[in-house]
Amino acid sequence: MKAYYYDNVPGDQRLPHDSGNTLSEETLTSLGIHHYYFPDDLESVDRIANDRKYKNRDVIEISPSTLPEYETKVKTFFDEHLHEDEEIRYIMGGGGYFDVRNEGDEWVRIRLEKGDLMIMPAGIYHRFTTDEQNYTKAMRLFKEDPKWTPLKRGSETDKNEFRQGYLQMRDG
Ligand code: KMT
Ligand code: NI
Repeated sequence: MKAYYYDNVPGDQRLPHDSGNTLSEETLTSLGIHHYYFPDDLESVDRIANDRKYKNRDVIEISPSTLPEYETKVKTFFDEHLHEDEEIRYIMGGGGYFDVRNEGDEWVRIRLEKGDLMIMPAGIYHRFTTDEQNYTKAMRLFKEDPKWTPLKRGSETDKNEFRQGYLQMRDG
């Protein structure tokens, strides 16, 4: 895992876009994001899932040969959105980037690779992309009744109760 400010330079979303300014894990925590590293250790993933009462999971392989309409899907994942539930992702192969908005509405890019597990809070604005290798294998964990329809950012999501709840948690 590596976190840094996105450089905002136009160009392929799958490039690193590394501004050179890194962020500490503490700063990520202040945004409500938790990161763990569990290489070859599904037991630890199970423990987190059990502790947080997650009942379901799936594994998605995001690559041109395994995901129909790959290019379209990758563009959709990169639309800024929020979910009304927290999002747990465990990277099982390849790599990818999650971009999240910080307090100043800047993009923070989080590089994840095999063994990285990330918990993102409900209501945080974010987006995802594969990297230049065009391959991410990820486990998606969700509660029994998942509310993770992506809600595209707009005036409606700004008023969303989960967005408001997130801001209260983040900004106290
Ligand atoms: C999301 O919320 O955009 C995703 O879950 C992306 C696919 S999982 C790496
Ligand atoms: Ni999402």
